[in-house]
Amino acid sequence: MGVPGAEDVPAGLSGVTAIAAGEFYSLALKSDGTVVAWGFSSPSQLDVPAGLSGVTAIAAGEVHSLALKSDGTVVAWGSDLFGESEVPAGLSGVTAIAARGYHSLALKSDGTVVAWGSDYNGESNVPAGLSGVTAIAAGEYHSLALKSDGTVVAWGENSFGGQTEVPAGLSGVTAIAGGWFHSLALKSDGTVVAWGYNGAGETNVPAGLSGVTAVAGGGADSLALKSDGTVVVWGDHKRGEMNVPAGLSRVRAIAAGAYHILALVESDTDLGLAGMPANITTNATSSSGAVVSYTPPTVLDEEPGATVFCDHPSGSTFPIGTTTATCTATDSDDTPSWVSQSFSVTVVGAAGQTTALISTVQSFNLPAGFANSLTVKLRGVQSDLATGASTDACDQLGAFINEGHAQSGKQLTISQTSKLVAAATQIQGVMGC
Ligand SMILES: [Ca+2]
Ligand SMILES: [Ca+2]
Repeated sequence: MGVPGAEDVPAGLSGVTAIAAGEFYSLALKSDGTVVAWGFSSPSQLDVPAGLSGVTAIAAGEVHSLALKSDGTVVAWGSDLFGESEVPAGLSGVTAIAARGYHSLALKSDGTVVAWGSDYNGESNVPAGLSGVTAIAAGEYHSLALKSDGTVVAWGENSFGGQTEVPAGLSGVTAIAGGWFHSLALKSDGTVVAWGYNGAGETNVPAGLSGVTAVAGGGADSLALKSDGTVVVWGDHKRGEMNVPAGLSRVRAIAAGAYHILALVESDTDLGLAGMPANITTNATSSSGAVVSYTPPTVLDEEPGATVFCDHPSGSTFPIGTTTATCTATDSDDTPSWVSQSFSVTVVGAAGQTTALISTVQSFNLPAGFANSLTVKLRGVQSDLATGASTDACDQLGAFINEGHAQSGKQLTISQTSKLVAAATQIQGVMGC
């Protein structure tokens, strides 16, 4: 959008924990402590020093880059027209860094600020005695410091815009940012205050803006990140590159260059399945198994559009034995883009159903001789099935059914008869008798 490459995030870039926008290029800090750079190179701000690691924060100026290491030291590379890449010898104990234009800032653990690089506008001329600083920010030609009492101190270029004229009484500030010629402060109540040059409306904070958790200054633009993960931009929209992409959400950090905006978007990882069926056991009704119906799971996602598919749909025929059915929820904007869960469907064949029928007979507490007569036939079915003598098994089932009918209303109730006959008939069906 406008500038060659600054917004062209490298394909596959992930694991990013922080972002920084130079005027025409971008930096990303990865969770492994390494730095990735892309965009327009002039002259060498993209040339991340070989082996640079252990980085905990990054900053980008006009065309120079800074990295804060976990040992509290700072590494700089890129342009050095005004000494902006010449980290002061022995600088250590640094807890935060900032850069813009051609100057660099470092906040030390003792609450003091060190600046280097261009001082043409006084932007590197840290006010004498400045202490108690908890955050720093750099504008193009000015600098900002947030103090532990929630007030803001600014220095550097002021004749063009009044960007260092901190509004009287401003307090309760929790974060600061600088643009080309304007300044931004986030207050503890989630509102934003802006001051300085307003040629493009960059200090016209939208009425009612609240719930803000971070601010950033572009060239002639201002950005606010809201607690709901959305981004609000105001100021120069003439070029269109500052328009927030439709649907942008889950944003966790923002950064702005001259003509591009970066948003660090948290991976969408909540795709899931709800209501997975429990394992199912059922009797075969034919030699091909059984038609099994179940309530399919539903998809879990924070938005509509995800789909769910089960590889053995409800209402399909499951073969005798145990089948694993797998259901998969899919949505391309989630990471991973699909998740699966499985359940088992066990279809009991002729042998298993015969065993169950023996138990049924025994549960009826029939006269011993009659019960034995029925049971012997079913045991015969079992041994015939075991040896593959299916014709004999069919005959034994036929005899079982005949005996059941003969004793209906006698040694068996009508209800018992119909139960035994139905079960035996189903076994015959499974065997193809
Ligand atoms: Ca999701
Ligand atoms: Ca989704």
